[in-house]
Amino acid sequence: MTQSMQYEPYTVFGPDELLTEAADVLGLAEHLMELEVNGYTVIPPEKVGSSQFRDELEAAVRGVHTRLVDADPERMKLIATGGAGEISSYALFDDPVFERALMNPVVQTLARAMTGHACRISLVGAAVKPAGNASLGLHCDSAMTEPYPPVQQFCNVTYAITDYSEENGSTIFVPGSHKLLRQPVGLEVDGQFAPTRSVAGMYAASIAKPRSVVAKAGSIIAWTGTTWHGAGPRSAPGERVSLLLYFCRWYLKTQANFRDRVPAESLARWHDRPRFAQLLDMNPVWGFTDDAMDGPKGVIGREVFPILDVPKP
Ligand SMILES: O=C(O)CCC(=O)C(=O)O
Ligand SMILES: [Fe+2]
Repeated sequence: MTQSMQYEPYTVFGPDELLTEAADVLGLAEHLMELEVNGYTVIPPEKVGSSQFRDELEAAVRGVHTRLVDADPERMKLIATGGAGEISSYALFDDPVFERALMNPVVQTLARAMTGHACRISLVGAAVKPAGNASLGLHCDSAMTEPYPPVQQFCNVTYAITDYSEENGSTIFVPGSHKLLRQPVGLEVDGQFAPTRSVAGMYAASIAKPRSVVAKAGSIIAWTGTTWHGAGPRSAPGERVSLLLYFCRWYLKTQANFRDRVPAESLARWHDRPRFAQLLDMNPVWGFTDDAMDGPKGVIGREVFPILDVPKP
């Protein structure tokens, strides 16, 4: 343990030096501000990575999707009835380009600003949403008992690999809804907020209208775990392609069990970048070790690693 080592603090009060530096270098300061104000933001392709990287991502997501559809077409159709498209939730190890997408300093800055430097990857979803796909009602992604704490516990960083627009079945957001710290209920799920308002008349919260997000192919759309969002059906021909990265704070249980599935080659590729293993929760802080007071394990699990030592893809 060196003097310069830093640990994820329990007290969260805003961007620290590491986040501020990364945001300045990557042009993300305004986007971190939008996350605070609106609960979501769109990072344009030129800030995300090269067009070659976008092409590789699309090929990889389509590759995973085709393989799964060929293996079990009915299962993928069933998944699509959920409204978010035909998703594979174990894509991370299917192609090394997904690892680069996860370690992209732009993704890391956004995720760490919302869910802390030691946040874990909970789910990696490779999604293809065909025309006519079911719509997805408003909800927020936080998976814990309400009332939600005002400090974010979950966040979503999604690569919009193809163009997002209303006709293309894009994600729909309710600006400012992240401050309500609860799931939408009743008619709110359909974006009807007037009945909520009438409950308390002039004293009720005025909830903003849901908005379809517009994003160019290669963008990132990021939102907090308490931001109300859904998705419209795709009316245009073709498919919406995306890669969703869902993060949670270091002490929460992830949706996917990456730790027991990570291939040795993946860990070897990122051997010099220990943040990768931390993202996969390779050293869980509450580690079920025989020695419940295994100090080093807890400490490694909460170490703050650099952001800008990984190049933009
Ligand atoms: O498909 C979408 O646009 C949104 C999916 C969603 O709700 C999510 O990724 O959390
Ligand atoms: Fe969601």
